Amino acid sequence: MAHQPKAGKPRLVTSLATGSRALCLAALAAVLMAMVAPALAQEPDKISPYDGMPQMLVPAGEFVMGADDEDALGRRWEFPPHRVRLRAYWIDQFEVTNAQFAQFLNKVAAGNLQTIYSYCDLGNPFCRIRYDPQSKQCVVEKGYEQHPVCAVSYTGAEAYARSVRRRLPTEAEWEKAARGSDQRRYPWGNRWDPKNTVTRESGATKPSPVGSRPADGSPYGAMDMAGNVSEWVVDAWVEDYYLSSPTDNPVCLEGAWQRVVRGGAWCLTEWDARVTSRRFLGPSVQRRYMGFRCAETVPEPLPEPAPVSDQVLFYAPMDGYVYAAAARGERRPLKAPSDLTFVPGHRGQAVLLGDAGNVLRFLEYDAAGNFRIEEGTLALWIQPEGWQGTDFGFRYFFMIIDEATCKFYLYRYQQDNLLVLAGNGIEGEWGAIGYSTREWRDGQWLHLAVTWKDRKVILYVDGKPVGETVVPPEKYFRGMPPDFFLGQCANWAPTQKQASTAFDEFVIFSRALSPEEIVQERNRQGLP
Ligand SMILES: [Ca+2]
Repeated sequence: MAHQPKAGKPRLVTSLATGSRALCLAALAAVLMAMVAPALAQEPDKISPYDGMPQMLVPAGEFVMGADDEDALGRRWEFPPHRVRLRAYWIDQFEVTNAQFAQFLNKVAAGNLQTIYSYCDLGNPFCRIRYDPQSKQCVVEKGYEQHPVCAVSYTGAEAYARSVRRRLPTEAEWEKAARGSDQRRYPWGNRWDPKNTVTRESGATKPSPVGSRPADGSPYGAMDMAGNVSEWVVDAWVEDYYLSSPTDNPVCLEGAWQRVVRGGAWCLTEWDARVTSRRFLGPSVQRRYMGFRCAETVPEPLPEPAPVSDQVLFYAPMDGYVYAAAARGERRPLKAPSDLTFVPGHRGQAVLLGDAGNVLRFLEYDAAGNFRIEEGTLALWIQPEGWQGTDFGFRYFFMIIDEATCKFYLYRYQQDNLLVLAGNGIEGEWGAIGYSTREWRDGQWLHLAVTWKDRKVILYVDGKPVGETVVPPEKYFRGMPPDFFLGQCANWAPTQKQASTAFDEFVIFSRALSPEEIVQERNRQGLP
């Protein structure tokens, strides 16, 4: 599900752990622990649809990064304190849990022990995820579902973040999320209190469930930033990076293979629990105290919805948010594959669907059940990339499918044919149009349209009719199916060849545009 960002909207930050309230709550916390923690945790700004993680908004703005001059525990590489400006982002409210990580392992590395062990050391007694050879599943030891995953490598943390369409925080993002903008030394303030968090000084002998210490809540509501498990961030470890780091959105990605580690842990001490404390480990190291949380950039505010005229029945611009508007302005998100990327297009951005062998990737739209049209024009701007050359196998570039009622494909078959198949059902005769794409150039934007009325289907390229077919009576489809898949590349035969397509917009009109109108539209959008 695409998320409507709240960029620019001011938000009340109600830290639970400020001033005298912090002392009361810290005392309470020791007694009440996990049972009340969820109730005390700050309301999240959004919930990730991919792993259910509550995410806290950290608004754009400045903060001071690095240890203050009076911090006796500060090490050379924590200095100098310096102003850093960050764009808005969401930080995970909690460390990623065993339950979440096990689910990831089962999805991404099912049965592949080599991958599983590269991500997480299941042999570590503090890792509560076990591999069951019978079911080939990773299972969490009972009672440890809400504990943070530990003994996880940077590689594993990074792979997890990618799988849930987030990323690891930068070191600067981590520190700002932990301390806010008032240069505090701990998430709750400036005074060390071992009761506030899960470290060796608090008597911990293992990690606690995430969010079990309400006092270890940052000004933005991120929990366990001081302790519980230490956390991977994305940056490479360059000891004197602060001496040359940029003011805006600093991130160090070169100069070392080791990665920065932030925050204290159940078996570490106050030194690590300070929000400025920084150290490093190799990316494959799986320590019993190493966990992580993810971050996500807040996108720029949504553009105004494109006007939807009476003649446009369905409109899906690909502008980085991937939403669709069906007849008269109803907007809803398109379900998107996890690895789609955006490329510069004439209308903000286009969605690039790259080829990945046999993987099917679609932008999916669940239309309302009564969304049907008996005739119309389906049109899209596409930018072919890598279509040329020998290639055996099917390769869909666009399709509408509803298994029950109809199939409507626009696809490339083998070398250089664009095919339109139209009709109901799977077996039997279809209406078909073939069109050679041999003359198409990579990077060129093309307007494809297919009109249909009664049983007649016509394919247009740049507004010119290039082929037509009549759907056999028994295959005649009665209207648009309720689900659209804007989609992608299925190679049914193995191939090394890469191919991709960028979609810029997808529209269903109630009538066909003329070639002149296509030219006008092309000019208006400044297309090459
Ligand atoms: Ca932590």
